[in-house]
Amino acid sequence: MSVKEGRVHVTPSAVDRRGWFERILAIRFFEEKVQELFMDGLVEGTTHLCQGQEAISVGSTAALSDDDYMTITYRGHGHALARGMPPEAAFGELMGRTIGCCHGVGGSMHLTDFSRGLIGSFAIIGAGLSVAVGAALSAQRRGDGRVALAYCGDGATNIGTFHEALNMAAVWHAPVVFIVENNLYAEYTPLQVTTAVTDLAQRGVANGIRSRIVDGQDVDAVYEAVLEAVAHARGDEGPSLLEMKTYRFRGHSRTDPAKYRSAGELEKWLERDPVTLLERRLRDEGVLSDDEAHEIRVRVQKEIDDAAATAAASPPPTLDAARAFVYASRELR
Ligand SMILES: Cc1ncc(C[n+]2csc(CCOP(=O)(O)OP(=O)(O)O)c2C)c(N)n1
Ligand SMILES: [Mg+2]
Repeated sequence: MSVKEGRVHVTPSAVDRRGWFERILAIRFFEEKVQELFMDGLVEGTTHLCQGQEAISVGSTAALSDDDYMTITYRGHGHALARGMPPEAAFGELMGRTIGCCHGVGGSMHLTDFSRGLIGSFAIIGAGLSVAVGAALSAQRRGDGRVALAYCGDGATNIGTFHEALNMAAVWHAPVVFIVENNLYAEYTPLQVTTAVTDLAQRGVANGIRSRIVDGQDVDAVYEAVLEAVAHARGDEGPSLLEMKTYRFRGHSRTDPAKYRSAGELEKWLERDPVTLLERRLRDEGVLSDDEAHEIRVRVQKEIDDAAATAAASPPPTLDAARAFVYASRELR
C-alpha cells in the first residue's frame, strides 16, 4: 500500500482499508473528545477541529513512506494521528501535559514529532508550505528519495507565501506535494468573498505545477491521487498540487457555532460524511461485516477515552521546560 524503494502499490489490501476505517474513526472520536475536554476547561487556549475532513489525513498519509516529511496546520490533529502519533501524546499536548508530543509546551496548534517526519504544525497560515519546500530541497540535495507533503487551507492560497513556495518548488523541481484542503471557508468568510477562482487547482497551474482536483470526502480517491503525486516527486518529476474539495462539520475554532453557513449546506455535506462513505463502501464490498464494524467502533472509542484519561493524569511541565526546547539539538537534524 505504500511507495517504497521506487515501487508503487496502487491497490490497497482489505487489511489496509480496514486499518483506514479504524484510523478515520479514531480521528473522529478524538475530535469529539477534544470538544468535550475543551468545554470542561481541560484544553486551554483554542482548538481547531477537522470533523468532515478526516479522509484527507488518512488517505494522504497512507501514500507516504515512513521517512517522508509533513508540514501541517493548526487544523492538524487528524494529520498527526493518521501519521501514527499516539492519541495520548496528542491529547497531552492539547492539555499542556508532559506526556504531550512537545512535552506540553506547544499546545493544540503545535503537534510536532520529528521521529514521524512531522516537522512542524503552523498557526501562521501558509508558513508550513515554504518549510516543506526547504525539506524537499534538502532531500533532493542528499538524493535520499524523501518527499515532503505540505497541507494548507483554501484561505492560505491568498497568502503571498503560498505563491512564493509554489514558484520556488516549480523552479527548483522540489519533491513536494501541496495539498489544499478547500473547505469553502477561511475563518467565518466564504471562499467566493475572498477569492476570484472557484477551483484552487488553477493556482497550481498558474505556478507551473501539475495540479488536480480530488474528492476530499473519499479516502480511496485521496490515496490514489497522493500516491501518484508522491511517485512523481520521488521519481524526480517535480512537485504537484492537489485541491481536495471538502467541508468542516464544526465551526472554525473553539465555540464558533458557524451561523454564517447557508441553509441546508451542512446537511448536504453530512450526506457525504467521509466516515460513513468509507464504512458503507467497505460493507458493500464485503471487506467489513456488521459485527466487525461494531467491534471496531467500540474498541476505538475505548482507546480514545483511555488515551484522554492517561493524558489528563500526566503532570503539567515545569517552568524549566519553557527554556529547555528553544534550540534544536543536533540529533534533530
Ligand atoms: C498570516 C496569517 N494571517 C491571518 C491569520 C488568522 N487566521 C487564522 S485561521 C485563518 C483562516 C484560514 O483559512 P483556511 O486557510 O481556509 O484554513 P481552514 O481554517 O479553513 O482550515 C486566518 C485568516 C493567521 N493565522 N496567519
Ligand atoms: Mg478553509
